[in-house]
Amino acid sequence: LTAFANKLLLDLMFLRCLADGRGANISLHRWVGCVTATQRDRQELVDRKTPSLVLEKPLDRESVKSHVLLLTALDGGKPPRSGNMTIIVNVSDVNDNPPVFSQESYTVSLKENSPAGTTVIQINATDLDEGSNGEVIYSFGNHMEAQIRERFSLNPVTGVIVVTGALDFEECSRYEIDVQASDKGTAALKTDKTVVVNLCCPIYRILIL
Ligand SMILES: [Ca+2]
Ligand SMILES: [Ca+2]
Ligand SMILES: [Ca+2]
Repeated sequence: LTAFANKLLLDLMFLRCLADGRGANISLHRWVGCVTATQRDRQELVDRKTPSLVLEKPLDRESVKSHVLLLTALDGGKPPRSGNMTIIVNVSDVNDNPPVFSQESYTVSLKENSPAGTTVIQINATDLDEGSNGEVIYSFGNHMEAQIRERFSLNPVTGVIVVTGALDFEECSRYEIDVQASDKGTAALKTDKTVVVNLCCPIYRILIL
């Protein structure tokens, strides 16, 4: 950009940045340093004879991954001569979204005495970020009771919860399983959820009662 500017002997007060067809005015105000900069900044740019592109609003990769700008340089001649160049700004990801579960709540009914290996439910969470920032793994909550950990297991990759221990209706008819979805970002973001499991009493015992 600097070499380009020097070659055309830019008059920086006439320097304009225009966005592509995505919406020229929005990008104009967002991006253009020399048009929207303060008077002091503008003078500094003139003195340096170097155009600068200044970010004036935060970027959100999840909204727009890439910004394409068309830079037009005009000289002060009569008539003015101009040159164009395209600037592509690719927005890299930061981990700013936690995993979001697909359901507000998970409640499932299960027969008591269901054998080990029985699938209880598959939980699912998604994360808008990119790469490891958006990869989700599942685990039990840190403070979950030991008796629940003995009776259920959770696949960290698939989110499938299966029975691993004896489920006796008379002993306990309702379990609240605390689960957590975490991304793999450097500063991992986590979301907690509770899966409620209601055990069903066999019909013949309900009739006896
Ligand atoms: Ca974002
Ligand atoms: Ca994330
Ligand atoms: Ca992000």
